[in-house]
Amino acid sequence: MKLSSSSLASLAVLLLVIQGSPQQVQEATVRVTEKGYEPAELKLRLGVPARLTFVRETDATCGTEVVFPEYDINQVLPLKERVIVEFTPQKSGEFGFTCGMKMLKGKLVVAEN
Ligand SMILES: [Cu+2]
Repeated sequence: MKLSSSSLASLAVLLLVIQGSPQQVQEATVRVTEKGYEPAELKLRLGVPARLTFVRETDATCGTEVVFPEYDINQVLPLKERVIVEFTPQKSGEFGFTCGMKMLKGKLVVAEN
């Protein structure tokens, strides 16, 4: 099969469009304060990469790390630094996240849309 130059040109344009389209990402910011996680509940869409930014604003709690057991994530949260946690929700339902000692509790609510 022989491709005409015009079909090659359309193919090139198509590839550019695919590569140029921004990847869909869902983002949220969670503050760790003296009250715990704010917000403590995050709604996420299934299958869409999630980028969660954690900022620990207090030294008064034990929230020095955040743990997502479902995703095998255990991330240290230095005081007043923005720390990004990324994963893609693979199952719908409710999944907890906690501090290292499970005293602070948050929840992911993953749904299909
Ligand atoms: Cu703790």
